[in-house]
Amino acid sequence: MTPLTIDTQIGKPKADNVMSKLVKFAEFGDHRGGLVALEEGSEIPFKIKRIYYIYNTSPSISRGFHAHENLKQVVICVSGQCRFVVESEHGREEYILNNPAEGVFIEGLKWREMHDLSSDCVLLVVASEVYNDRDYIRNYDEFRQLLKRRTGVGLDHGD
Ligand code: T46
Repeated sequence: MTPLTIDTQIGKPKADNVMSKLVKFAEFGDHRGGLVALEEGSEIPFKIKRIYYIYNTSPSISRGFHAHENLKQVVICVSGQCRFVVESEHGREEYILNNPAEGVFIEGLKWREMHDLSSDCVLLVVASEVYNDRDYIRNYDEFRQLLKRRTGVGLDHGD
C-alpha cells in the first residue's frame, strides 16, 4: 500500500486518533505462502461486530461516497488493487491498497470513496458495528456542513 499524501501515517492505530491510518500487520508467511492474523484488541483496535467483503467490481465503477456517524473500520485489500480515498477535517487522504498485509484504519466523521478497483480486487472490511442504514451520510454537502459544525474546518477544494 502506498500513501500518496503527507497526511498518511503508518503505525498501530490509537482509539483516540481522528485521522485515518495505514496499519502494517505482522506476516507469518513461509515457503508455503503468506498468512496474516487479525485479532480483536491488537490488529483490530475495537470489538468486531461485522465483517464484509467487496468483490467483482468493474474497474470503471467507483463505490462508497458516504460518511459514517459512528463506525470504526479496518479496510484491507486482500486481492488486487484499489484507490481508497478518505476525507476529513485533515483533507483528502489517498491510499493505493494492494497489499493484504496492510489496512486502513478509519474512525470518526470521514467521507469514503473507492476508485479503480481491479477486476480481481477483494476489499475485506472489519467493522465495529452491525449494518445500520441510519449511520450513513450519503450527501456530500451534508457531510461538509456537519464536518464544519463539529470541527470548525471548512474544506476548500476550489469548488
Ligand atoms: C463503507 C465502504 C468501505 C448490507 O446489507 N450490509 C452491510 O453490511 C453492507 C456493508 C452493505 N449492505 C447492503 C446495503 C446496500 O444495499 O449492501 C448494499 C451495498 O452497500 P453500499 O452501497 O453501502 O456499499 P459501498 O461499497 O458503497 O460501501 C461499503 C459500506 O457500505 C460502507 O460502510 O465504508 O464499503
